[in-house]
Amino acid sequence: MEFFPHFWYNPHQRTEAVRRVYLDRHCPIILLLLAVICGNVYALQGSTGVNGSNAQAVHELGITGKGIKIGLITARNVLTTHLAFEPNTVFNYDYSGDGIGYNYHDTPFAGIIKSKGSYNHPYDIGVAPDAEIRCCRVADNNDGVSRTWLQNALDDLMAIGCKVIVTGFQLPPDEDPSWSRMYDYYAANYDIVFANAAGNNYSNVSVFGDGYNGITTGGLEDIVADDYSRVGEVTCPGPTIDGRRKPDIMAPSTYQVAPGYSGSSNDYWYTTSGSGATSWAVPHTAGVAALLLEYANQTTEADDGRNEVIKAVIVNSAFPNIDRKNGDSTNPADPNNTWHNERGYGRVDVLRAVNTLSAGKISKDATVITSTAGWAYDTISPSATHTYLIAGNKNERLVLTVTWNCAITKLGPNYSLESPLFNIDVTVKGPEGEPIFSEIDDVNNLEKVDIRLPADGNYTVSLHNITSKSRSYGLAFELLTPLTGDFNTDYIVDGYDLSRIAEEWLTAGAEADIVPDDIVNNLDFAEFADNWLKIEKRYFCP
Ligand SMILES: [Ca+2]
Ligand SMILES: [Ca+2]
Ligand SMILES: [Ca+2]
Ligand SMILES: [Ca+2]
Repeated sequence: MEFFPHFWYNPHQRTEAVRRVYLDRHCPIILLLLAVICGNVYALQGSTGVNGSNAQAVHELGITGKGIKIGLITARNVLTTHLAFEPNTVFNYDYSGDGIGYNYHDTPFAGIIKSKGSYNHPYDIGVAPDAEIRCCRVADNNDGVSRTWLQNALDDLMAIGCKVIVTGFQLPPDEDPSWSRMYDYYAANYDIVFANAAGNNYSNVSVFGDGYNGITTGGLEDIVADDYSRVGEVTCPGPTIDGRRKPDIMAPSTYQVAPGYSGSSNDYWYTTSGSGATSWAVPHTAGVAALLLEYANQTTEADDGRNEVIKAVIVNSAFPNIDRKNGDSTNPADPNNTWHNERGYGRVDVLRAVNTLSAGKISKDATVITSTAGWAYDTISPSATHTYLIAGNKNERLVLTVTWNCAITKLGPNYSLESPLFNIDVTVKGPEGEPIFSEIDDVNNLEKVDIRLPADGNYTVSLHNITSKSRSYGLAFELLTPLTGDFNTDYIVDGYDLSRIAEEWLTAGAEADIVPDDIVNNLDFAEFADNWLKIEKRYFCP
């Protein structure tokens, strides 16, 4: 049996004095006072809030992961008796032969997904608190892991009905590709969402974050408490060592308070480090997938729970305005930066993803799509083209994602990628047939478009299968309304826009006729004043 070195995600434990005050579980009175003064002080609550993965807003819709089983692939197991876990909702298995075992890592790893809180941590609720967790230990006491153990665990998780798999360790970027191709195989053949971590401390995304068919997540830091807007210090940047666009998305990592393991207590709480390690981010993606799958299970639509559709809506709805590790902006309004090697497509936003999924399925061909969001799932024949006709308005942003699974061949514990790769090329044409987006990328199995529309009219999105293979794909789209009064489309209503009002005052107005009556006057100015200094957070860069 082959063994491979095992690398912890989170080797460096660091704390911060201010946070220690917040997290002092022996001072509930102080905590309450801080809660009144400061708002969020319970950091798992912060990481699932509006400037985190936005799961709380989805919990308020009654979606909490019920009926969804999440498989954990980990080096050890989860303290199932922790007070934050309801009885018989977290289950442990061992594939290493060394028995059920515990470490500091895997209980909080599960807890970020699954915590229901406790008497002294009532607000530290996980992303999908009513999901069920099946934790598979695949590393032995020497932290060696074999593909056979991993494969056995995956086979059992499939038999149990797990639809989401998340992994708590990484291997180096140049490790045997069969590791990640195994995940790609299960994703494609069993319709599974794989939440893979970008990994830590390498200069490229590590194994398993280089999987084609999973969703790769990097870690975010909250420089301002609970505002997860900067790429974490240790999180691996993209691309993959073979030049593909990973990570896909980012999720909160730092200073979360999650159920922990200390050796004896069933009431120990662990605070994640400030380094932005991806171990504390990727559980958000697993939880987000569980929330979306619970939603999909409740609808009459057959295909809204497909892994391609879930991936498309998650990537499409990511919040792109995330700063680099060094604090610089990633300028998300620039279509060249739709994907960025440090922040991927942006921070996961499960409310926006649920809204895209619940906006409904769209139809291809001649029907004009007049909704402002939606998704599709279809199978495209060899050399075929599918077109979607989307009605858009000038200065709206069209955000659209298409993804498919790569096909994998299995030979014992070895897995290999199809060659040549299946490929769809995406083009978008404007109302007059003018091209406004195109790509001939043939190595990535996900394409995202994020462009400002130049005019009112119907936009034609074409998906061209340039291969001789047939394949299913998932698509998600959203049209984002521009800010009223932002005449120069810099995503803020400010002095520049005011000067435009002045220039066009009492004329018919080229841009400033907000209330359209062919004169720029006090009616337009009143509308303008209502929007003064509003920003579009998703794209605004000061
Ligand atoms: Ca459904
Ligand atoms: Ca392509
Ligand atoms: Ca402006
Ligand atoms: Ca007017």
